[in-house]
Amino acid sequence: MPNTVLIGAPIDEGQRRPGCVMGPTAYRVAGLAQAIGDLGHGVEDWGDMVLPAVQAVSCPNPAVHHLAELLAWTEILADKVDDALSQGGLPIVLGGDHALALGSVSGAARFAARQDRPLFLLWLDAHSDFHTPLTTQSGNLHGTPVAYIAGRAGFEAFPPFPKPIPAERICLYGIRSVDPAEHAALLKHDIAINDMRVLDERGIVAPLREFLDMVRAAGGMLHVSLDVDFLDPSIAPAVGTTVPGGTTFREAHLVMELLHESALVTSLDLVELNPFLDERGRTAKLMVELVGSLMGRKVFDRPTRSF
Ligand code: HAR
Ligand code: MN
Ligand code: MN
Ligand code: MN
Repeated sequence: MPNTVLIGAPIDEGQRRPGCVMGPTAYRVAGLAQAIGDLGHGVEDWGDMVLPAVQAVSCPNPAVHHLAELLAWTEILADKVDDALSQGGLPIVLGGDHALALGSVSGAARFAARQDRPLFLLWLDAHSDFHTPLTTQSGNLHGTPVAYIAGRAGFEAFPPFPKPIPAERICLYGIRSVDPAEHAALLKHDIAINDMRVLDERGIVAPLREFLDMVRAAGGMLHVSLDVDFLDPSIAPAVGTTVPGGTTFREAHLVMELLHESALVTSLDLVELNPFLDERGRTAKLMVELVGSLMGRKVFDRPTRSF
């Protein structure tokens, strides 16, 4: 079993509501390392990354803010995730807003390319995050990573994404907020969009199993990016972009348990936790519990056939 490597990414620059910068600390206070260790896994905490000095960069879209900072975060996080994977670890990136995925998935993609293995992406989120720096109206770059990862044009300021993930290997899950420009672009890509309409009708299990079967058949690596707003706001209030109608406590745990059973996850992001908006740490604690399910916590350790 690979050692889990915790990488703190206190990134607040991908959106405008301060607080995600406290995310890594909240996960530590909520006992993330202990929860993983109690399940029998080795855990290394590599501490929090520090943003280097940056130089101003201009963007044709005047709405975009903190571009220079996010370029720097992208570069250093890609290196860090690549390092963790290269050392045989399972990186868990503690956000920080979702802009961190520009870097974390870059690192995973670079590593996968060196190993000559296909990388798959599971995006657990209320949002599709399929804007480019040219199409975003909010100017918040946390709404762009999936487009970067899929190789869309508009990211010329960024390093070219190492090996863009083909649309068929990307699965959006839990989606219920898509802007018109994202919608138009998604129609031109063959990305699996499991929005809440699909999950309500088919249930939470079948579409995920189908995707995991594809990953397994391809001998792929799997990066999972878990946005707090994947969860319903009633159970996870500590996020700046709540959207009603999210996954329930039980659905979310089931997703994590299926991911554990698949044994396919090779890297993970925990993003958008804003501890300033939390209620007595309950969102941070829930996220830690979900990681526990992903890492193998269960009530009964029964063989799959008894289900
Ligand atoms: N689509 C909207 C925008 O670009 C909202 C994006 C919100 N994104 C996140 N991460 N919270 O999923 O501004
Ligand atoms: Mn580098
Ligand atoms: Mn997101
Ligand atoms: Mn979101």
